[in-house]
Amino acid sequence: MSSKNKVALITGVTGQDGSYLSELLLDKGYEVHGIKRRASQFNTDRVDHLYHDPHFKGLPFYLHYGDMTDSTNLIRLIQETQPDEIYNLAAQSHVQVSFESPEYTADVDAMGTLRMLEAIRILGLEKKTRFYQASTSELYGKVVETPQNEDTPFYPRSPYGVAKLYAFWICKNYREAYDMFAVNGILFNHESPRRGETFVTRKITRAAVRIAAGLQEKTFLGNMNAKRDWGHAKDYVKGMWLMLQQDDPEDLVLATGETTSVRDFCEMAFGAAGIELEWEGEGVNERGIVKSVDEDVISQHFNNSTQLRQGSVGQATHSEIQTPKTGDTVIEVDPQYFRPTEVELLLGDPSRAQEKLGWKHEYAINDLVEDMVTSDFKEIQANNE
Ligand code: NDP
Ligand code: GDR
Repeated sequence: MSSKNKVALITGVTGQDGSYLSELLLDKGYEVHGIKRRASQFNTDRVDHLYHDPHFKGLPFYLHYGDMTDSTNLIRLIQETQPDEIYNLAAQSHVQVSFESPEYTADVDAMGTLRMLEAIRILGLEKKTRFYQASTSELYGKVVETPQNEDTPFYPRSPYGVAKLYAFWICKNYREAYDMFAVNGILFNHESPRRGETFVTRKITRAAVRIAAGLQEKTFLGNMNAKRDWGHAKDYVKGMWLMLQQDDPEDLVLATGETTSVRDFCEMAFGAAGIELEWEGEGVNERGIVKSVDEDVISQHFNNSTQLRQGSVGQATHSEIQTPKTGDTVIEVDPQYFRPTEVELLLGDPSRAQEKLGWKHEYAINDLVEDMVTSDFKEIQANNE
């Protein structure tokens, strides 16, 4: 069947990946259905353009209310939409939050996956509907070996990781038990301008930009030594789609094959925002200090920099917060962001995906940082207009 006639159902459509995947599938001619949660305020910012932008008018993009904790709702939506492909992206996806809400995380991330798979079976769609499970490098957890590949043993280190481990195995079990086309994409961290603001990369790029603009004095971070294999979400959603187009279902790793510490990511992001950093102290006393400020870089990011950087901007005024100067402390460590058990090092080996899918990341980490910083500058500007 050509992509043109296919129907996809995406859980987690309002999230970072759901929004990029929707764009990709619409571009390929799919009819796309997404499940959104009821919230007290609009939570569809990332996909609103698919509805409202006149260029997209008429796109076959539909949103349905639903929740991963509600089996009857999931069964009904799958029955109504009769999808050829399901992308199960919905999750309580924040690792630190999973320590605060472990039971809810298990309900959504583990049981939610079971509910989706069982719904397919109850409806007799095992042979029609292909299933993609958003699996994660958090399964590797404690470092056993690097780079991590499809054969590396799992050792999750958070309630989130453990819930996703259940989801991984139930997906594999349903594949083997019921001959379903169900695959786990074991994806390493992927970021973008649409990344949620409490994940570390976006927290850093937003802070760098706001500090450069004089809107914020400093930011507080946790483990500066953690290392992640960071790619761009746009590349990763292509890999998800490719995994469902294969002749045989196979669990595959998507990663860049490069790892970067939180500290180095800070240097890159602040650098892209015109602030050169140096470091003082260690552990909880570590601080990121301004070594120099490149006003030209900051100005280049703003069309109307003078206007923006004078007087009132958002809720802050220049009399309250100054633009950074050499010697200012802009990053401090706050132990509240330390995790009870941490994943220190992730570095993926994507060679099997490269061989089987022909997939390779296009964005290097520098491109990713540049994209995020540029977008955060634009966001400040837009909010100021
Ligand atoms: P986001 O946190 O940006 O998006 C999560 C989505 O799940 C949102 O649409 C959210 O809805 C939805 N959701 C949360 N709880 C429920 C629920 N109870 N019922 C229905 N929907 C719910 O995550 P990402 O886009 O970054 O990640 C997508 C998936 O991939 C997740 O499963 C994540 O765990 C996994 N993953 C992500 C990686 C990454 O680096 N980004 C790496 C590996 C795996 P709402 O908008 O209302 O909050
Ligand atoms: P992660 O992403 O836990 O890898 O999960 P996150 O960006 O939250 O943390 C990455 C690393 O940075 C350290 N860190 C901080 N993290 C946050 N959030 N805030 C801080 O202030 C901070 N300071 C340091 C963390 O300790 C950690 O080591 C993401 C999610 O998208 C998951 O859903 C996904 O499965 C994995 O990536 C792969």
